[in-house]
Amino acid sequence: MDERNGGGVAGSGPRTPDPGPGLNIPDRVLVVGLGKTGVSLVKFLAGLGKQVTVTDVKSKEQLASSLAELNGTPYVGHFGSHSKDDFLDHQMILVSPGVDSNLPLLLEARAKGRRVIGEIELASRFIKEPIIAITGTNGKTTTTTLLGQVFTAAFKDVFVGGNIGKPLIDYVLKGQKARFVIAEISSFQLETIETFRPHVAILLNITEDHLDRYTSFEKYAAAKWRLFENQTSEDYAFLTADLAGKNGLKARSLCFSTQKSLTEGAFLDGETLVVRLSGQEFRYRRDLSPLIGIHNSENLLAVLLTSHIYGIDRPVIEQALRKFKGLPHRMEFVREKNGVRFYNDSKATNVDATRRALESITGSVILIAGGKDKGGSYKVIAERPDSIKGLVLFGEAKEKIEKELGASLPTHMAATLSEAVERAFAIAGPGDTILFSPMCSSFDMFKDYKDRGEKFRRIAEAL
Ligand code: UMA
Repeated sequence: MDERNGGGVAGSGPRTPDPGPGLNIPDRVLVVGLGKTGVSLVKFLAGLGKQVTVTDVKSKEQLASSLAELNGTPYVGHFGSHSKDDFLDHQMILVSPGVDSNLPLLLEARAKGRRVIGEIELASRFIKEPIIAITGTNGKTTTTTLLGQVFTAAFKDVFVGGNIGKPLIDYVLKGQKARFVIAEISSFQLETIETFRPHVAILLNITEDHLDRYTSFEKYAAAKWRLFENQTSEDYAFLTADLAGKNGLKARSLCFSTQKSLTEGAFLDGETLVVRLSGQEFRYRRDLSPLIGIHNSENLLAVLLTSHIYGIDRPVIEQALRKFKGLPHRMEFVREKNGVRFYNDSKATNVDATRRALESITGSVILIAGGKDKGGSYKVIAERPDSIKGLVLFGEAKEKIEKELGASLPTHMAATLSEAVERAFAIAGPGDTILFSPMCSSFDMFKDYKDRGEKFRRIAEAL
């Protein structure tokens, strides 16, 4: 379907017209995908005076909210499917992160000399301020948010965006001028970078995820490591000590660890978070932060390290740590009923996130899990069977999970989330925890993990 949106003044606010050397944006460009990223890309490119065509496999009706946001912006829309003509008719193609860079049409376009880049690459060409980028399988959003709060308290003008839900190009589109740009970056976004070079790059961890998109774990990990590829000796690379030494990094690299002490870097020493930098030592009580679990200790160490590199004062850091109570849908306490505590961890869309959630709970757990399978193995959950009193499964992946864990854990099947919660509550006794930590993505039955988490919260509250 050819949808022509005309007239009006495209985009909003002042724009920086200079993308730096090496990026000539042609007069006609193709944007693939019309979610949040696509909407911002269309606005930005149209604002530069480019003729923008946008294509999405969804129908015009399904894209109604995105289209409404583009009122007044000139573009041509091709919806319902992608066409080869679009991909070959344009010299530059801008892809949304949800679009697999191995999509056959993109492979063909690349083979025929078309330039394919993502929104992060485009945005970073226009951003002159230091970028602090955070990636990792789990903990990205928590770390990015907390870092954003510490930096905002210290420097005031800070932009926080990226995979966290606000496209990086919005910063350029709005003509914002911040002291720092803090960006959560996903492996999907790293697939289509060319020159993206964060001044500080943080890699929190890499465990199995997104194996429905990548043909192997190695390919997924390789995408994550691209965060460092354009850094130079003027930049910083911070990574968990478990991954140190695996790749030749050009940036100054420092580690954080919850397992061992370090002469330089950040580590957990009993109940104390310690930062050691150039002969100085800074110590913070772990319980300053209400975030529980060893995984959050890692996130806190990464935040402390980055904050001290920029010389942020200790009271500012301490206050931000104390204030940040965590994000919704990540080990979020819902309620207690008859001595049973309910936690909503709907954001746990991979097995490692659930493993970490389980580790942070003392006492017996009834785990509710299931959803859309992403191709990995669930077996690691059976490694600590003593703490799991029951496993209640629902959703598309329930049979696969049952096959892998059913022999080791007392497993129950449920047709709906409501039934799963009722089942779990029937099994639980005083002192137990009901943990909703699905290990899967939500797209089999819900709009997204937030929708799923909210439904869980409502069901648990109504019990
Ligand atoms: N589409 C196509 N063709 C395709 C594939 C998708 O047309 O082959 C279309 C879809 O029909 C849809 C649109 O592309 O209409 C969606 O694009 P998108 O999935 O890139 O979604 P956005 O709304 O642009 O959101 C993206 C990120 N989504 C993904 O990476 C899947 C958001 O991260 C991010 O917040 C946003 O850009 C702003 O940067 C979400 C996410 O789930 C939170 N990220 C994954 C994760 O954290 O695990 C990586």
